[in-house]
Amino acid sequence: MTIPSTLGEVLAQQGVSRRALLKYSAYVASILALPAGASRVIAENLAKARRQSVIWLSFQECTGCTESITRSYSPTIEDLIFNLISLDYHHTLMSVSGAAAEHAREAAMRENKGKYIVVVDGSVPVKDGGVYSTIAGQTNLAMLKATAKDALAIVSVGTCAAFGGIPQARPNPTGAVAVSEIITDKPIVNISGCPPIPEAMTGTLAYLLSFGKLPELDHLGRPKAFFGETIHDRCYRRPFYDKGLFAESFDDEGARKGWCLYKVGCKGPIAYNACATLKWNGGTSFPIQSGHGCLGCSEPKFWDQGGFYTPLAAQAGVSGELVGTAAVAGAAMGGAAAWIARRHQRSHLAEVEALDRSPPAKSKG
Ligand code: FSX
Repeated sequence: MTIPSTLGEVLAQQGVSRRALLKYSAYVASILALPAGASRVIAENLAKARRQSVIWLSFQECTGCTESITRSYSPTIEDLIFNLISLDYHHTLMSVSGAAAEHAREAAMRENKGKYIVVVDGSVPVKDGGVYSTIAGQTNLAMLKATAKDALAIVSVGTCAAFGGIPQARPNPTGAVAVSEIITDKPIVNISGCPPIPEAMTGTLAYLLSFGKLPELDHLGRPKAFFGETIHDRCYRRPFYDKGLFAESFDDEGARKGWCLYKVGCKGPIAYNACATLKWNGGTSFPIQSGHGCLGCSEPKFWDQGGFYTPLAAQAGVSGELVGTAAVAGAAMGGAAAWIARRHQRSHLAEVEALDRSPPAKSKG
């Protein structure tokens, strides 16, 4: 058997058809809201690409980010992602451990110098020389610096890696910091959320593989495709907010009628993420749909800011009027861009549906 050198060959050898790759590419183009034609470019680029080496480092975290990515429900996305990348190091998912695991990381770094991607979940403790979290006798701080040195790019997944997250919450006993506070000379993309939406992680990785660069980022280094709008912008309860209809407690008439959760502490107006559109568990639901306000977990310092059940208007430094104005301004500014993005998404999803309806190509063999 010949050793495949491109992803196209890897996928063919594993029985993944071109049709499946096209469908996958249309799906990726759709969640990233890329313009028409992008799905073909993604499919062509992926077919030509080499299998990407990925080194995944887990520091101070709860493993929620890994749990999330392994529960990706999108059509065949999990299989494809694990076919497209060579996950050379990941504590939780790799079969080897101890010295063998560290040798695998070092070998991947040596063999793919300047080309491998480092994914980090978890924050980095820096207090007292970083002694509060070590792997194989190395502090997280030392391992991050050594591994990032020859990386192509860094993907910080989860709010812990992106912004410090829960380990950084007051009083921050370990001196936890975000990856970007340590590594300053490499391209870094932050995919925040505690945990992040699986498709935001896999979609960003697919973009990196397809185009060899990071997608367009917001001022906090997050892909605009997933973090360009607030939860409030796209919340299905938004019409109640606009009419001034609010639940005042979790068991009142307003809660039963599904009214806006702003007054029971929902942070949707200041939380940028795609939960209201992509949702969770294969598009089944998201917290607000289950009757609980958004905690704003994709934002820096979400744990320390004012209390999960304290209305934004009652929090220090945030006035209700301001939230209202910001929401209206945000909706107006984001409206046109969001309309174009949704049109792109519809066209890619139509492409996926057409592929589903068309009969599969006959095998030549
Ligand atoms: Fe943090 Fe992720 Fe929250 Fe947990 O790896 S973003 S605590 S879901 O696990 O890092």
